Amino acid sequence: MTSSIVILTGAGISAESGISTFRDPDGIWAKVDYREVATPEGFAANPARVHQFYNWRRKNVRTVEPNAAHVALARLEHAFPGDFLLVTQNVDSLHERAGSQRLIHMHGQHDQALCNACGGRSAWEDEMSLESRCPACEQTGHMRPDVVWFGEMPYQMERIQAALAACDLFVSIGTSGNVYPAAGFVREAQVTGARTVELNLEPSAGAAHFDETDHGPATRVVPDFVERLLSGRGR
Ligand code: BJW
Repeated sequence: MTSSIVILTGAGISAESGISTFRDPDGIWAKVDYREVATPEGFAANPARVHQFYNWRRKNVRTVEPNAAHVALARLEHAFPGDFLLVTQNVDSLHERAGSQRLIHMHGQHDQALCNACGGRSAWEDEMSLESRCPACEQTGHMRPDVVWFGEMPYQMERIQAALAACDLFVSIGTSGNVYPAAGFVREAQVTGARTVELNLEPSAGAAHFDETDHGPATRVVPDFVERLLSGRGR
């Protein structure tokens, strides 16, 4: 019987809601150089360009809705009697809008800003620019999107690693398995004997490490998996 679940999600779970993935042929990194917009060095070189990129994405996510996969994970969280943690690499808020609560945004959130001067975080819905003022320290010129760029430490790693060490089921959904440390979670969960499951459109870079895989669109494979698990047919 399963008593503790950790679920990792990536861009693929939000694809059918209309948010682009990163590494698919029509993904974001096919159109934009990640070094320019998703590294601290890119931000230092051209902050206006980075603000423009995230302003566009922040605006775009406001027009989309959670899909059946987000809803199924929220249902699982509320129906499952044991420990549950959802770790998302996504910076959109579709999981919480679907009803998820036990959730970590390991790569940050579009709707938050981080002040490089005081380290304060604040809710942020509007456009961000070099003129934006920090609500905490009231300085201008230091605001950045509260997202984790390449070379930066993802958030809440200690809490995530403790949950991985204690779980007996690890499920990876809609992620290509190209970005560490998230790509290594499957092996961390396996060390303590967890059953590992991949649900993705196609085999990911790490597919061989999983005990089970189901490949197809998230809006089909995730609700199917949740249904099997809650009915006892998926242990
Ligand atoms: C569907 C579907 C459907 C489609 N249904 N599925 C050289 C330079 C710089 C850094 C490094 C370097 N070498 C190594 C590094 C480290 C780096 C790294 O791993 N790089 C790799 C490229 C090798 N990692 C880091 O820098 C991380 N920090 C770090 O390691 O700190 C040190 C540390 C060490 C030990 C412990 C702890 C810390 C930070 C990584 C930050 C990633 N940031 C981004 C941007 C966030 C903000 C933003 O959104 O702009 O995060 S990059 C981007 O990739 C974003 C994503 O969260 C992340 C993962 O992408 P994801 O979700 O997997 O998307 P895709 O597009 O790759 O895959 C989508 C999948 O869905 C595909 O498989 C599709 O098939 C599938 N799919 N439609 C189901 N309908």
